[in-house]
Amino acid sequence: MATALHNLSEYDSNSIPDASNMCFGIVVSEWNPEVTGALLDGAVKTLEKHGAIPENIHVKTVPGSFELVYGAHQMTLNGGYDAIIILGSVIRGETPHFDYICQGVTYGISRINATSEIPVIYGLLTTNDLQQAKDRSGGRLGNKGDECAIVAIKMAKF
Ligand code: DLZ
Repeated sequence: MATALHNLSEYDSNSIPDASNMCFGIVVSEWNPEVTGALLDGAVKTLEKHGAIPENIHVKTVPGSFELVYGAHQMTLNGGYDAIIILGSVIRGETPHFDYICQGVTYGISRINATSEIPVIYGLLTTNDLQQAKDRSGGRLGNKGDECAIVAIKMAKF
């Protein structure tokens, strides 16, 4: 979790396995595109920084975060991936919709991880406002996309 003490983009580069032989799927939500575009940018750049070749990074978009579960599930069925990353941004509104979407995605991704052979990495920002999301997608608290890329490489090696 990003806190004032933890920058999402900080890690020990030397401890990350080489990703040059790995294949990654990324499912990204179109909702709050300013945020999810920055998450995607961070994830792709970090995967490539650790050796992943662009042809082995497959990106698919879905309309909103709730659809991330379906997208990730389809990618696990297609096979061929060493790890899958989901990227989304849910921002709290005036109704409980926020809670339902967050719970649905969290439960859905957890379920895929418990039943599929391919690890799915959870890159869902759940914030009270847009500024908090910007802070965590390339702003003052780093980029959750970078963090997800590192986790994906580690889990692919697991
Ligand atoms: C409907 C909705 C709302 C209110 N807010 C968000 C949000 O902040 N972030 C997001 O990714 N998606 C949101 N959505 C869309 C839902 O995720 C979903 O796409 C629709 O409910 C259709 O299934």
